[in-house]
Amino acid sequence: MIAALAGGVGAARLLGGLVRVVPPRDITVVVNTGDDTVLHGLHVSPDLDTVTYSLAGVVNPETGWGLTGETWAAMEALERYGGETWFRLGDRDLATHLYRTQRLREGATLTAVTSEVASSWDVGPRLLPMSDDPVRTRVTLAEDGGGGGGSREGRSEDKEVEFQDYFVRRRHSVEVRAVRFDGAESARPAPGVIEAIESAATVVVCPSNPIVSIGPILAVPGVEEAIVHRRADTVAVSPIVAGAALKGPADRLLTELGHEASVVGVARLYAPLASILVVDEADAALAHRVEAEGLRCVVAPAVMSSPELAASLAEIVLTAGATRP
Ligand code: FO1
Repeated sequence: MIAALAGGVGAARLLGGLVRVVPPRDITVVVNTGDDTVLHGLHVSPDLDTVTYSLAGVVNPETGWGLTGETWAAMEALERYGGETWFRLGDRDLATHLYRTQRLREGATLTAVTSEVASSWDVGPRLLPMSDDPVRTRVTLAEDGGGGGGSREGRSEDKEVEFQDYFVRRRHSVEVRAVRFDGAESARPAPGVIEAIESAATVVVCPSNPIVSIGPILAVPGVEEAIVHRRADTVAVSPIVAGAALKGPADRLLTELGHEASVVGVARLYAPLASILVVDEADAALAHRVEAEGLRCVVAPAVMSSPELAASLAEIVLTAGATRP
């Protein structure tokens, strides 16, 4: 059994590699739901859907999220009414949110709905939301946040917005002062999360944003403790290569929140929970600084530009996890 902690696009790539090197049924993926949002009355779980669509081989290859070959008639129709269209929901993707929302309203848990959606797409690994309880990532922007509100949003005061408002509406191009996970303190891990971590041969922390993708999972009470307990068998993959995020704002967020935007900064964050950090060859010169943080540093080609490279990175991760120094 392998347990993996996952955000969206970067995680999905590594998971695509993992299913090529171990039987998919032997993998449990614990997915971030801090990005979840309600739009048009629909419950949207972006990271769960990105992982589902990617493992099903139907993700849009250009964006890394949403469905391939998608059409946008509903968004175009919504534009006519002046409805909210900054968060693009494709026509077929909408069906996922309609179904999820209806099932949740009927009283089904997010765990149950996630399993129904994943099995209808023939996804092999078990996908678990980190929690069935609502945990929402909220981002404090410096000053007015820049996003369309002009001076009325108040230049002198920080402004807290929901994650997708920061990430998509403001294209994560605004300075961040703080991040918090609303609801985390009273959330419980979803059924199976702690058991998966406890029983896994290797726990993999996927190359997702340490602050806003892995951070919410660790904020659910009991999860970080369970991983710390498995530190010797936990392998993290750096989402930062040569000081830059492969996708998204991880490098800027690290800097803005006082961390080093490098594999060394990632090592510092993960040192309490992982014993190994896999970094790209571009960062080979920093391996000794990673090791100075108390982790074993494995240098490997970590930019997954093809399914084959993702599979060989997955193999390296699992081999590292199974090898005692
Ligand atoms: N990301 C965007 O940059 N723009 C969008 O309009 C957008 C829509 C969207 C719809 C469904 C979905 O599952 C994901 C979507 N994403 C979009 C991606 C998402 O905001 C982020 O990738 C994650 O929340 C960060 O991991």
